[in-house]
Amino acid sequence: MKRKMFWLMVVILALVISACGGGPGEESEQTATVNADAAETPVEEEGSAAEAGEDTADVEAEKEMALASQLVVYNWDDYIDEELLEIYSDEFGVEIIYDTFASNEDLLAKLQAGATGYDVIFPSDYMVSQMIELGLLAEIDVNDLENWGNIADSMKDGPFDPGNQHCVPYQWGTTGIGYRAGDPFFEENTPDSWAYLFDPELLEQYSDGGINVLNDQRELIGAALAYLGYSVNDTDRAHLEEARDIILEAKPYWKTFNSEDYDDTLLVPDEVVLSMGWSGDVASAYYNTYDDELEDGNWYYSIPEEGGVKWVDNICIPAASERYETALHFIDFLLEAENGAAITNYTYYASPNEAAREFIDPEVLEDESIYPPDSVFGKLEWLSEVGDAVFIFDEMWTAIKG
Ligand code: N2P
Repeated sequence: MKRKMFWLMVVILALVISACGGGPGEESEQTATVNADAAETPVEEEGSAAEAGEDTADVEAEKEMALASQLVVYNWDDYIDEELLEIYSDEFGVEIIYDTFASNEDLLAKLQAGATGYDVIFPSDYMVSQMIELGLLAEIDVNDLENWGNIADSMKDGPFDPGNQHCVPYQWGTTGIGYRAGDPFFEENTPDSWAYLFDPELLEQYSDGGINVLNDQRELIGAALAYLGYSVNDTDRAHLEEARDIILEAKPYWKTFNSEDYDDTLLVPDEVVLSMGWSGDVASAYYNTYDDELEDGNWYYSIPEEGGVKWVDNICIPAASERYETALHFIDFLLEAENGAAITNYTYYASPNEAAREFIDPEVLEDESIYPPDSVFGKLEWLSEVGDAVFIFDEMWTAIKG
C-alpha cells in the first residue's frame, strides 16, 4: 500500500528541495532538513477570520486568504500518508516543508536548541506535559476546530494536557516485539516476554539472525524496567541502574538501534529476525510482506506478558510558530474523517478519530495488533513525565549508547 505512493513522494521531494533552495548537504532522501532558517522565510500576515463579518462564506474566504504561504511540519518518520500534504497544498495554496525526527527527545532537543521554524509537531503524551511546562507549546482552543467533534471522547482530555489546551490526539499504539514468523526458532517459541530482548541465554539462540531495538530512551529503558517488574515510569536511581545494567549485558547481542525506518530497512528485507517495535510499524512490515497465496505476512507482533507501554501521539503548535492560524487550519484538515482514515490506512496505527472509522480498512480495524483487546490494553502503562529524574534517564542513556 505504501509503495503506490512512491511517485507522489518524488513530487513532494522535488517540492521540498525547491523550497529549500537546493537544500543543505545533510538532507535525507525523503525529507529536507529544516532549521532556524525556516523562520526567516517571510511569513504572510495572518488575520483573524472572526474579523471578516457574520457571513459564513466571507469568513471562509477570509480564512483562506489569511493562510501563510508555507507551513513547516515536523513529524515522526513515515507517519503520514504524504498524499495528504499534497492535497492540502493544492487545495489551500500552502507549501508544506516536511521534516522528520526519531524520538521525543530529539524533537525536544531541536526546539530547545532554538529551532523556531517549525509550525506543527507531533510529540507523545509524556513529552507534551514536559513541553507545556517548558513553555514550548502554543495554546489552542479546540472550539476553533470544526472537526474536533470527530475525536472519540475517550481520547480527549488526557492527563498530559487537561482540556486539550495545547494539542489534539493524532495516532495511538503500543510498544512490543516484532518477530519473523517463518524463522524456525520462532515457529517453536513466541516471544511473549521482554526476556527475548534481555535474557542472554535466550539471545544466544537466535541473535545471529539479527536483533533491532528502538533507539528511544524512555521506550528501551521502560521495557527493561517492565522486565524487572518495575513501572515503566519508575524513577528510583537503583532501579534505573539495574535497567541500564541488563541493557548493557544484552547490547552485544543486538545488531541495531533503529526507531526510524526499521520496518522498511530491517524487517521487510529480513535483515533481522526480531525487533522491539511500535505496533503500527510491525503491522506495516506484516502488510508489506503479505503473500496473497499464503494469506499471511512475515512479521508478527507480540506484547510481552510483563506489560509495557501504550502511547498517544499528538498534534501541537510550537509557541514560537509564526504561522499559528495556518497551523490550526492544517490541524483541522488532518481531523477530517476521511483524512484521519487515510492516515491510519497508511501508518497502520490506531486512530483517535471516531468519525474516521467508517473509512478505515476493515482488516486494520479488526487487527488486534493495531487495536488490542481490552484485556491486553488494560495491563499497559502510559509513559508519564518523570520530572527531575529525566536527568537520571539521560545519564543511563548516555552509558547505554556510549
Ligand atoms: C512511526 C513512529 C510512531 C511513533 N514510524 C511512536 N510514538
